[in-house]
Amino acid sequence: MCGTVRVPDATLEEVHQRGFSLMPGFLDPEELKAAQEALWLHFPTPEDYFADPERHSRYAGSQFAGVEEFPYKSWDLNRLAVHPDLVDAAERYLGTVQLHLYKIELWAKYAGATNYDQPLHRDFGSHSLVVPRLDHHYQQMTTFIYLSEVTADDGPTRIVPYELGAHVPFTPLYIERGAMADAEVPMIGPAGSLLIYRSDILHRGANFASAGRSRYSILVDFQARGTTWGGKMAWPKDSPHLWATFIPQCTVRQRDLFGFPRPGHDYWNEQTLADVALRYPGIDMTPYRSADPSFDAR
Ligand SMILES: O=C(O)CCC(=O)C(=O)O
Repeated sequence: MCGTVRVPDATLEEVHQRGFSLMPGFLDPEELKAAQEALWLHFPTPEDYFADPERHSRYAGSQFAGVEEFPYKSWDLNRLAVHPDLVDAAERYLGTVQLHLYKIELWAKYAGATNYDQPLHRDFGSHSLVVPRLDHHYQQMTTFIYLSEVTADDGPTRIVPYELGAHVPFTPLYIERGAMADAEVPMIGPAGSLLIYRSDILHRGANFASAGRSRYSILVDFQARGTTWGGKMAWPKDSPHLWATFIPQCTVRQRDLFGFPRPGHDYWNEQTLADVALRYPGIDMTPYRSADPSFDAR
């Protein structure tokens, strides 16, 4: 069960003002431990990896070779993406309960596999077809949940506080390496931390500073539903068998975050109710039998 601390208003205010905030202790110790154990269903442990990096040469392919797309093989990972306190923070930050969970990635990095250094950039470049608004309307809330400690040696994300980067034009999307090194703040924090930042904030991935280190995180990004120009993935794309396990485990509200048809939606009829029940063994279809279009998805 979730016993975490609700993301404080002050954290969200810092995201509004400074563009980012790092909150240690977002996950409770049990949630964190269960998620860490589930990582090894997808990735080699550090001991396995460093015993024979060549056997794990897939991680040398690119910085992003260690990114696994949603859903995962365990509820202990999947539940983090639909964590009630994260959803609550996104609702308060974006000022709406009409949310669209538009990106989830589980990312493993191993020192020496590749160079994880990146130029400074803003995530809107790959999360939106247009550009951020200067009045900060239509924001996207992007997050990292740390599943391992991120020390100065672990390539902490470098972020340029909003006020120091606001003068930098939105185009070009990438800034010359080193140009704002003095302004960069490293996002150092313990496992279980939540890093929230905006998609109009200059930041970059960085390389490990010492050998034998590894870093694991889950990235979960939200925008207001109906932001048709924003997004990153089409949920039905991958792994129907993992969706078949995940969907029945979710609440109606959690399914709603992915755009699943709401109770009362015109999509539902006797045929779709029956066939969706067959596709997702164990799902409780009762709420979708409700004809009330004002059903509260939460
Ligand atoms: O991994 C990180 O620390 C940051 C990655 C990043 O900014 C990106 O891939 O856009």
